[in-house]
Amino acid sequence: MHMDIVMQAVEEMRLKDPVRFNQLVQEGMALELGIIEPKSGDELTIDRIKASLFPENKEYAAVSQSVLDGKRKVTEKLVKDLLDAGKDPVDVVTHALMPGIQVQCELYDMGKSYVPEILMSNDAMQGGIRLCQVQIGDVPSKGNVASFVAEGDLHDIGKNICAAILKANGFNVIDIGRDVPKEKVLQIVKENNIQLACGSTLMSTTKHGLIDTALLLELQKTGVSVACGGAAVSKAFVSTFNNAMYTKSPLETVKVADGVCNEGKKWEDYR
Ligand code: B12
Repeated sequence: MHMDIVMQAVEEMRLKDPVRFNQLVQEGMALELGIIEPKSGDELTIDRIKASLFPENKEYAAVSQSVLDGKRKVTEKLVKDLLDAGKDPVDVVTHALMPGIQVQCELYDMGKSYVPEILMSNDAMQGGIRLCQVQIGDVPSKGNVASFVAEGDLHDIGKNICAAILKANGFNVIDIGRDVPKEKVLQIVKENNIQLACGSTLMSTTKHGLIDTALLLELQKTGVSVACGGAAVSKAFVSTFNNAMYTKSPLETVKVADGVCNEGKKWEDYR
């Protein structure tokens, strides 16, 4: 890169974030003077991923870090402090707890962390989510929603976040779990007066489970459609079959659930 472009970027950074700028200058000097050891490639990767996903707010970032470290007790303590200080529980789930697991998952994907770390981070995040849900308490139900992960797929971290955010927004959520056959979804829908099913999958090999479920619910005239999400799902994919709508994020699912349960909207309205 040309030196003048580098200098311009440095100047922009100094103006935008003087604290971080000073910190980097000091770190650079300390490195040159041999006061600190240079970071390994792994440490640099973690820093880069954290910089792109962690929140700027320091208190929120501390929660994300404790989730990343898999420390449930620390996470619970920090979340409790935030809630006691009046922070919105949904905001805490979305912007403090979630970035921690997202960083861990990125590291796992790159072969820089392993299954035990994922499970510990998930456990720490669940501890924090539980406290947020307690804080929200019993609110009049905005509607009955079921959530599930498609048959053959065991990835449930995103689905759990989505279910927690729906609950936090006042929906009664029946979480059917992961690796769920379409017949099971149909049964739960019929038995529980469900108005919307939220299905997800992270693997291309299990995407058809969402199609099968949406079509079975339509064939059986349940009047219930499927909000489809998860990393393997796209708007283009969902537009290839009936009785389903694509929702990109848990917060978008909340909007769709509101539309379906309280405004009489149908899947066609979201296509
Ligand atoms: C963690 C993880 C695992 C964990 C899962 C633990 C668990 N309890 O979930 C373990 C180690 C068990 C695992 C196993 C496997 N995994 Co895996 N795994 C991942 C990883 C690293 C992260 C997924 C994750 O949880 N992300 C964090 C959450 C928060 O993100 P998310 O799920 O995308 O959810 C967000 C959105 O998608 C959305 N969302 C999610 N759900 C829903 C639902 C609705 C309704 C809505 C609206 C939105 C929504 O909102 C969430 C928040 O923003 C991904 C790679 C990656 N970086 O994504 C691979 C990945 C998903 N795994 C993969 C594979 C192949 C496997 C295995 C087959 C590996 C193997 N050979 O053993 C097995 C599968 C076993 C099975 N039958 O399911 C592949 C899938 C490839 C593909 N496209 O088909 C991936 C992409 C890795 C890769 N690059 O190849 N995995």
